Amino acid sequence: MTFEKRLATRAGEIDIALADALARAASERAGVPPRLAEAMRHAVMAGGKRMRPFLVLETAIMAGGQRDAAMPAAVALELVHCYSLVHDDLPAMDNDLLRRGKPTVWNAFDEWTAILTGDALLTLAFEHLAASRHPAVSDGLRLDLVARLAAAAGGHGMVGGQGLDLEADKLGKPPRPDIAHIERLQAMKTGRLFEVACLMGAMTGGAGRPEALALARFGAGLGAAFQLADDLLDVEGDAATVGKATAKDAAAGKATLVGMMGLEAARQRLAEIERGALGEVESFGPSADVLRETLRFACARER
Ligand code: GRG
Repeated sequence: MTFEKRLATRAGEIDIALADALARAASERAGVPPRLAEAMRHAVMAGGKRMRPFLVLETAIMAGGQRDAAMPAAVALELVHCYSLVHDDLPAMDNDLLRRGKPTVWNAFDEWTAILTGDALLTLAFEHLAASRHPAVSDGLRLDLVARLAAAAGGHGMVGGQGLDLEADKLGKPPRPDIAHIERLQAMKTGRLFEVACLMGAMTGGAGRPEALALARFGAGLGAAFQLADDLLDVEGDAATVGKATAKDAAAGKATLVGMMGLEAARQRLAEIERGALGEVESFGPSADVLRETLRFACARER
């Protein structure tokens, strides 16, 4: 099976689990108010690549676990990712009109609906994971997964990285961010969710601690590559293929690695990050081939 086919097949499985999680939430107790439920579906069921949940499932399977045991963590992670996109697109943050080729939630509905949609998706993520049951996932492991996901998503993870990014963009702090600053904030903003994807997969699959840590480092490298490829797409991609506006970073005077290093050096840096991540999974042999292909896909992506 080609990598693209494998990703598409898993995306189909993940979509079913996501739709089910949204439907269940909508039918709980008095139910989610219809406008909010529609906006949540708009945010989640809009054709994302499902890279992060894909990584959870594939890492779990390579570590010897079962897909269904890892699905609640995969769903929870994608819900966190979708919330972050809804809030990131808001006028107060990135002010984007288009996401995944469709109007962003605030553009299709309004700002307050988009804020509440993000809030509801974030909380649903933790409700879904905490309330899940599978014989291969003990209560202790599930609690650990909840804690790891919260740490990756919060103030010392993705939200913190977004905070540093906006501080640089909107307040000019620090006045001249250096490459190390940008790499650090990107590791938090984008890298932490990829890192926790591989870590949660490894934990669910029963990997030992050294293996789980190596897989988490692979995930962090994949996240760095993914982000740098995203910056390159902003410069080199076209909006119709990417599914959102491009050339935004330069127009906004945003400090990105591509802007600071230039295209050639950024491409070299991407290759260097790719080599580093591959090194983390070298000892896993052919069992890590899907992860290697995921990395290749992230580095060469067009959308
Ligand atoms: C609002 C707390 C908060 C955080 C926002 C993820 C994020 C943090 C901002 C998005 C900014 C951005 C464009 C980052 C580049 C990498 C990235 C996360 C791209 C979008 O993820 P994909 O390509 O999206 O996996 P799909 O649509 O495929 O799910």
